[in-house]
Amino acid sequence: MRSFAAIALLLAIPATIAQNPGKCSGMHVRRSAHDLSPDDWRRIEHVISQMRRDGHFDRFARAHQALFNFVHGSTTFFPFHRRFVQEFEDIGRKIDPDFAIPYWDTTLDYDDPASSPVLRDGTLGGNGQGPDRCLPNGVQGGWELGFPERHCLRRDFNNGDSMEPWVPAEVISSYIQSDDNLSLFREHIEYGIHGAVHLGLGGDASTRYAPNDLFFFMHHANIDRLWWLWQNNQHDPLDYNGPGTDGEASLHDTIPQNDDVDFGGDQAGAVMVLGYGPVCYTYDSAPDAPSEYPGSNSGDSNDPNRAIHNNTMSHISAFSGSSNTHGLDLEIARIRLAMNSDLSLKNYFPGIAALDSSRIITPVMPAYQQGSKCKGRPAKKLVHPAPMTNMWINMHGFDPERVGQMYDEACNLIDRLNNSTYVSPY
Ligand SMILES: [Cu+2]
Repeated sequence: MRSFAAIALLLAIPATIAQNPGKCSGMHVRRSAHDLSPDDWRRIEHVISQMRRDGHFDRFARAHQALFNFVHGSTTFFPFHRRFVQEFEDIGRKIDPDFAIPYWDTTLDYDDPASSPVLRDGTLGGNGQGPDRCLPNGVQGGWELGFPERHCLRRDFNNGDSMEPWVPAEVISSYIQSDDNLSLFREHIEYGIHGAVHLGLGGDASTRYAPNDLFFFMHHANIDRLWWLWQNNQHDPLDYNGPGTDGEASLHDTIPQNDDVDFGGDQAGAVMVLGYGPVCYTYDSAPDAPSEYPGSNSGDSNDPNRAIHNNTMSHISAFSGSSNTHGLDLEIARIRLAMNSDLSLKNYFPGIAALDSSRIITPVMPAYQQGSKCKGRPAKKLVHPAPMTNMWINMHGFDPERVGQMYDEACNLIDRLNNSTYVSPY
């Protein structure tokens, strides 16, 4: 019966419905920047040094600046940056076939970003120095770049030698589970974690030509991972709504591109599902590519087949913004427990609220510790993220009220969690 209905439907669909992007023949895995060895970083340094000599950093910085107003403040933000990072990665792979952009899970460093292992001498380097705030160390230490004019790569942390806090994993987990359309999720991510990290690093990182700093690609790989987690939590991973490049967003929108960074005319619909079309990668801490393109048999977004059915990783791995899979079970168990005393948390974490209790792994406390005041690492309160600056809001043309609303929401959730029994495992 089912296959008969599918055939009837296929005949009825007009030829204007675009074909699904084809399945990738080869895939690679993007790893967490926190897990890379000194040797991994040396290989990255080798690739990017060659890319700089070939002028690619100048091209990507120039393209990002030229396209800036089209690819921020609209839903285009997601497909553009997904395609942009992938293009950079593909060029790197011509130099080293194993090259993959690591993602920087910035929630792991959110309360004291400057102490991140990703910002050390052998990694991305630390703060800039001297009157020009030139970056002295790391894989781009001492670099000169050509766009917008000849200058040293600059870093200028937004709180002297430290940085204002970013966004905790729990807030991201809530967006992943509760935002029921992509437009809202984009606002939460773009006005929150995305901006906070750019602003924290400062220097080139907080300009329109931020791709000069390698951090850009690692940060956007992480933003892309969060979008993929969100897609895996939705009944329709192809959901694409809100403002687009020109009017209402559509999967037929051409992803903004130019002569500097040319995507061959790819449309947003080409990059929606990892493992299909040009996006031949997955993440080590996120669900794998689905074995079939979602809803291949149907153009109907209410079709339950549109959801990503993933067998290779349990669905709960997509509930958290954190890549720390050991913390994940604790995050889930503790939020579920906190829901007993604060019912409103169910709205923030509907995925966890709906979980069958057999899926919740409660860590067993040794008998001697029960009732003891000694609980191991003292519980830390979650801290509020730094707000977006006026400079940043104006540069993007964001609606300041909307940004403020998102900010207050994030702080409210943090206060709720801090006032509940919840203790962050991260
Ligand atoms: Cu951007």
